[in-house]
Amino acid sequence: MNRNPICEMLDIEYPVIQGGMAWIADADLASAVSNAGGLGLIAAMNSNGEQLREQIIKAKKLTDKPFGVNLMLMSPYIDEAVEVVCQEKIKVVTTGAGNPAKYMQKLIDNGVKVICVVASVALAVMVERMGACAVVAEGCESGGHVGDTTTMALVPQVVDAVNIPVIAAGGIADGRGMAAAFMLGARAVQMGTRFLTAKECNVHPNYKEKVLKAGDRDTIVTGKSLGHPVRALKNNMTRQFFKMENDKNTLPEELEKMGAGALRRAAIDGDVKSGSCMCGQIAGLVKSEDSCKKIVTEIYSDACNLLGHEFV
Ligand code: TUI
Repeated sequence: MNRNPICEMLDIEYPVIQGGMAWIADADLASAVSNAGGLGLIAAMNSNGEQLREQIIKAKKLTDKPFGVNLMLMSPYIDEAVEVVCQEKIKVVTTGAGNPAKYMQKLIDNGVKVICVVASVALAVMVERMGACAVVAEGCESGGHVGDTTTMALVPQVVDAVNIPVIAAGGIADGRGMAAAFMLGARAVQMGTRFLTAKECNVHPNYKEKVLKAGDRDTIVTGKSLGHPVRALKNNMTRQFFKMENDKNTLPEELEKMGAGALRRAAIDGDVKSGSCMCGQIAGLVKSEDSCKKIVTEIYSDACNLLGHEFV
C-alpha cells in the first residue's frame, strides 16, 4: 500500500509533480506526466478562460488519471482561470508568484485541492491557515519567478513550520536530488526544467536545445528591481536587461517593456536570443530528451534505491 501522503491525497502513483511552466505546460505535457503516474499540470498563465478550458478538455481526452492546473497569480486572466477551474471540476491546483488569499475560499468551496507554491516560511504558514492541503517550497535554484532562499535552506524550515505535507522544488532533476529533498523532510518533488526537455514537451526545439546544452553557470536572475526576479538562461536579452537594470538612468517602464512577451518569444517563436529562456540552475544536469514515463519512473526508482522503498 502506498503511504506517501501526497500520492494518497492526489491519487497518483509517484510523488512527482510537474511545474506549471507558463507558455510551456499544455495538455500534452500535463497528460503525459499524469499518464506516467505523476501529477501533470496545465499552466493557466498564458491563457484566457476559454483557451484554458480547451486545454482542460483536451487533457481529459488524453488521460483518465488526475491532473491539475497551475494558477499564476500575476496573470491578467487569473479571475477567469479560477472560474474555469471550478466549472471544469479540476481536482487540484497549484498557485504561484503571489499570495493566493483572494481565491482560496472559492476554490476550496468548489472542492478544489489547493497546493501553494511558496518561497518563504511566512507564506507557507499563512496558506496552511487558509486551507492549503500542501505547499511547494520552491528554492531560488528554480527557473522563472524566484524567491531568494535556496532549496536546501528553505525546505527544512518550511517542513518545521507547517503540519501539511511539503513538496520540494528548485534544483531537482534526478534521483539524488529527490532523495536529498526527502531527507530534508519533503514528501514529494516538483520539477520544471527536467520536464521542459521531455519528449512530450511542446516548447520550441531551439529552447529545448539551449537547455540541454546549458552548463551549471548559464542562468542569471534579472528583474529584481521590478519586484519580480526571474531566472533564465543567459543570452543577449538577459545580458542587456542586466546592464540596463544596473544603470541608474534606466526607467522601470523600459525594463517592463523589454520583459513583456519575452517568454512567449522563446517558448513559442523559438527566438532564444531576444526571448527569455526561463529555466533552473539544474539545467547543467539535464542532458537528454526523455519521455515523461522514463523521467518519472527513473527518478523514483533511483531515489528508492538511495533511500529505501519504505521511506519514499
Ligand atoms: O511562479 C513561479 N514561477 C514562474 S511564474 C512565471 S511567468 C512570468 N512571466 C513573465 C515574468 C515573470 C513571470 C515564470 N515562473 N514559481 C512559483 C513561485 N512563487 N516562486 C516564488 C513564488 C513566490 C514569491 C513571492 C510566491 C509568493 C511570494 O510572495 C507573496 C506575498 O505576497 O507574500
